[in-house]
Amino acid sequence: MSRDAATIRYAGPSPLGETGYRTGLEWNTNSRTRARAAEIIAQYRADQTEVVRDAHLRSEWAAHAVRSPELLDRVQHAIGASVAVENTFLMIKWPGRDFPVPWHQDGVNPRMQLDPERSVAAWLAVTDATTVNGCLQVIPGSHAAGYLDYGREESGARRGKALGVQGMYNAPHDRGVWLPLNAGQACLMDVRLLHRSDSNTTAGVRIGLNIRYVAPGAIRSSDGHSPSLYPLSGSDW
Ligand SMILES: O=C(O)CCC(=O)C(=O)O
Repeated sequence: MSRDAATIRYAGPSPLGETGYRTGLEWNTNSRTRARAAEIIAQYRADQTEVVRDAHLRSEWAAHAVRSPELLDRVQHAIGASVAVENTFLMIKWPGRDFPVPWHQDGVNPRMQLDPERSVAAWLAVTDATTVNGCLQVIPGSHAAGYLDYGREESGARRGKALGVQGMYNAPHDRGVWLPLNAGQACLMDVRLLHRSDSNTTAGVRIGLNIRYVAPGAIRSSDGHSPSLYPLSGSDW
């Protein structure tokens, strides 16, 4: 799949500065987050659920997480005072399962494109995330080239086929930077920033909450797709 004629490339600077990301933010305390992780593991262990969509609509803890003060403050600083959640999902990497996420950009898919000046992605560590259990790897400054061509990965994975940037295989990149985080920490990414994660090779579980935040007017949708937004602040919704 490639960008069609109507697709905007959006090459240029980032509201998150030269690197296109910020890391080490706090969304909750370490001890509370560890307790939450234990509950999530107990809830999904039997089915080995890997992706839980719309986590903020399903569980109270995630509805709180998307509005955690430090995170929301940083998001507002980047995209303005009016902020809504466009999408969340919980990603659980169980021990021993093949679950790599290929190089991709969060702000573009077949149904919509996000304006990078009016949107930002967040990744919240619910367990510790390390280089061996599947923390994110990002390519600093990669947002500046704008949206790249993408396609569905070739995979029979139960979780479905992820969208990956064409020609970028799921392997560490020589310009890649790992973003290990402790449970309760988070990072923010430009929605064009190239990032990926490996499978979890440890005996423990790795859990992350993915969030896309938008400001009014951020979404260009195709095929009549109209995402339902979850406003957090401001009155323009
Ligand atoms: O949780 C992960 O390992 C990566 C998730 C991610 O980047 C995504 O699916 O957009």
